[in-house]
Amino acid sequence: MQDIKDKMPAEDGFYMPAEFEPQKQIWMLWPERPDVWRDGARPAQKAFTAVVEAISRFELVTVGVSKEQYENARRQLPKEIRVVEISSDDAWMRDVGPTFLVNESGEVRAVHWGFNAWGGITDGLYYPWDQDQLVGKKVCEIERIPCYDATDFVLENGSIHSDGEGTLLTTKMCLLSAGRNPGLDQGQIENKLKACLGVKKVLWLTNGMDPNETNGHVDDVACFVRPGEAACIWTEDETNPFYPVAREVYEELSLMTDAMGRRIKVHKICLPKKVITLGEEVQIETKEHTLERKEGDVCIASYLNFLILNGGVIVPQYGDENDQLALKQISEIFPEREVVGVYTREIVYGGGNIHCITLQQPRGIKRRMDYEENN
Ligand code: KQY
Repeated sequence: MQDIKDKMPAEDGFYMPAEFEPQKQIWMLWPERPDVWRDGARPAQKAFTAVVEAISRFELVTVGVSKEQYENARRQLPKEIRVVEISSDDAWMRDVGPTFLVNESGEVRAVHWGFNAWGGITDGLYYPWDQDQLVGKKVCEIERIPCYDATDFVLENGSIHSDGEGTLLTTKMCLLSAGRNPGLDQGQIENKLKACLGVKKVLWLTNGMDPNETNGHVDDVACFVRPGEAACIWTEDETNPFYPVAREVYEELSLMTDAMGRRIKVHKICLPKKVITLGEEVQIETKEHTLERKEGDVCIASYLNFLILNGGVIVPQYGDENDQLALKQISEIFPEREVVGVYTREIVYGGGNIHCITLQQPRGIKRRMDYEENN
C-alpha cells in the first residue's frame, strides 16, 4: 500500500473515533526481550496469553510475533487467534501501532507516526527502535488500510484518547517532553494533532503518573468512557505516591469542557491499595541501552489502563485488596458491557498494562446515508 503523503486526514474528512465505538479487531505483539521481561519473558507470555483469551471472548485478535518466537507463540495462543510474523523491538502495540481513523461513510484509514522508544536518545527506554518504527506500516499493509505518513512527528497512541466527537485528551508532561518533538511548541503540536486526527479541541492535563517510563501517558490516568464523560484515577490515601497526580487530574478534568461544549462528568476509579514495587524475585536482565529495572522500583499500576471492547471491558488485576472495588466501579460506568479482570502483574513489571499492549481497529460505520451522494 502506498503512504498518503500529500494530504492531511482532516482535509479528507477522517478523524480518530473513540475506543467505545464499534471495533473490528484487536492487535497485539508478543513479548520476548529479556532486558524488559523477566525469566526469558515466560511469565509475561502467560499474562499476555490470558489477556488474549479474555479479549477473544468478545472480538477477533491478531498477534504479531518474531520469526524466532512464532512456534512458541502459536503453541501458547488459542487456535482461533491469528498469529502473523511482525518484527518489533518490544511488545507495546498501543504505542508502536498506527492511529486508526474513520470517516462518515464508514471507511477506515490510519496515521503512521514517528516512534522513538518514549523519548529517543534524550530519555528513551531502549535503543534501537527501528523495528518498532515499522510496525504501524506493516499493520496497515496486512489490513490494506491506506496510511498517512506522519513519521516526522513522534507520537504514541498511549498518550492520546479521543471522544470521537472532536475532543482529544492528552498530557503536557508527555507531548511537550524534550524527547518527543522538541522543535515544536504547544500550539504547533496542537495544530498537528488537529490536522492528523480530525479533532477540534485538545484538552491538556498537566501530568501523568510516570515521568520516567512514558513521560506521563494519559492512558494510565484518564480516559473517555462515553461522549461527555471521562474516568480518572483516584485515591484518598495521602501517603500514596500517586495521590498528588490523581487529585490534579480529577480537578483539571472536572473543569474542562469538550469540543461540543459539554462540561465533562468525571468518574473516579481507585488505585491499588498497596503500592506495587519490583520485588527481589523479579530479576530483569540489565543491558546497555535499555532502562534498568531494579528491586524497589515503583510500578505504574493503574486499573484505568483497561481496554474497552464491543460488549466488554478488560481490566488489570494485581492481587490487591482494591481489585474487586475497581471491577465494581468500572461495571457501574459501563452497565452495558461485561467487565472482566485479568491478573497482569507481570505486564506491569515491564512498565505498562492491558491498554498499552493492545490496539483496537475500528469497524468504521456509515453515519450519514447521504454521504456518498454529496461527495
Ligand atoms: O501505553 C502505555 N502506557 C505504554 C507503556 C509502555 C511502557 C514501555 N516499557
